[in-house]
Amino acid sequence: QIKAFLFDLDGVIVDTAIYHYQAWKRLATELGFDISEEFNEGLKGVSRMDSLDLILAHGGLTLPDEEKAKLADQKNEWYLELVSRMTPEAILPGVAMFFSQVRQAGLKTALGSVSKNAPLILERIGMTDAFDTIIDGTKISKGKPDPEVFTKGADELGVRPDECVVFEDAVAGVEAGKRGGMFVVGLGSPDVLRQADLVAPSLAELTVDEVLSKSK
Ligand code: B16
Ligand code: MG
Repeated sequence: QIKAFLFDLDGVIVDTAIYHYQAWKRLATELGFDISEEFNEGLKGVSRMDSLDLILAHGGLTLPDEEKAKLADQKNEWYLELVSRMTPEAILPGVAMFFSQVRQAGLKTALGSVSKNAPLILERIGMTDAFDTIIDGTKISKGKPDPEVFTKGADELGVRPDECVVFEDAVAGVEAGKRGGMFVVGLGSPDVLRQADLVAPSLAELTVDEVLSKSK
């Protein structure tokens, strides 16, 4: 029986993925190359340093660790400029409705984000209290596709992996949920999120009842 829903943040609750992309693209441009939207798909759900490594490899660059730390800080500064302007209006369509159904169904909720900025974003959009527990980038040692962010969420809620449904928009996040032994709802395109157990364009096209009946 399903007892908890675990939600990714970027691309599920809010579209901060676009801000990450803009900030990384700006960094790549300064380094003398470009990153495409398609390349960006592979960065979704991936930690800050792992993303930087992928980008540098893409541009054919090898840099010392101190230099990489500076670049990651620079990207985060640009990213935070964009995040600081966020308001509750940034919450994606269907999220509020879905969460009221979640509460009505008596399900527990966790946030499972590898972003170190997740608490700040939740604060900006007024959704801190929507989660029984918040697992963010400061609480984990391995980013997605490692399942740690979700297994930790399940542990904190006191539920087993097979009692959880994960909601994810990223390839790495879907893989993390599957490796954690959970039912995974992919939000986006079925061509991209091939490993997901169920795919919908966004939370706006789903009801809690539908998810519960399909994850049985
Ligand atoms: P930060 P999620 C992930 O968040 C993003 O999808 C990914 O693009 C980002 O690099 C990562 O967080 C780290 O974020 O630099 O803010 O610590 O999808 O797991 O909510
Ligand atoms: Mg995401």
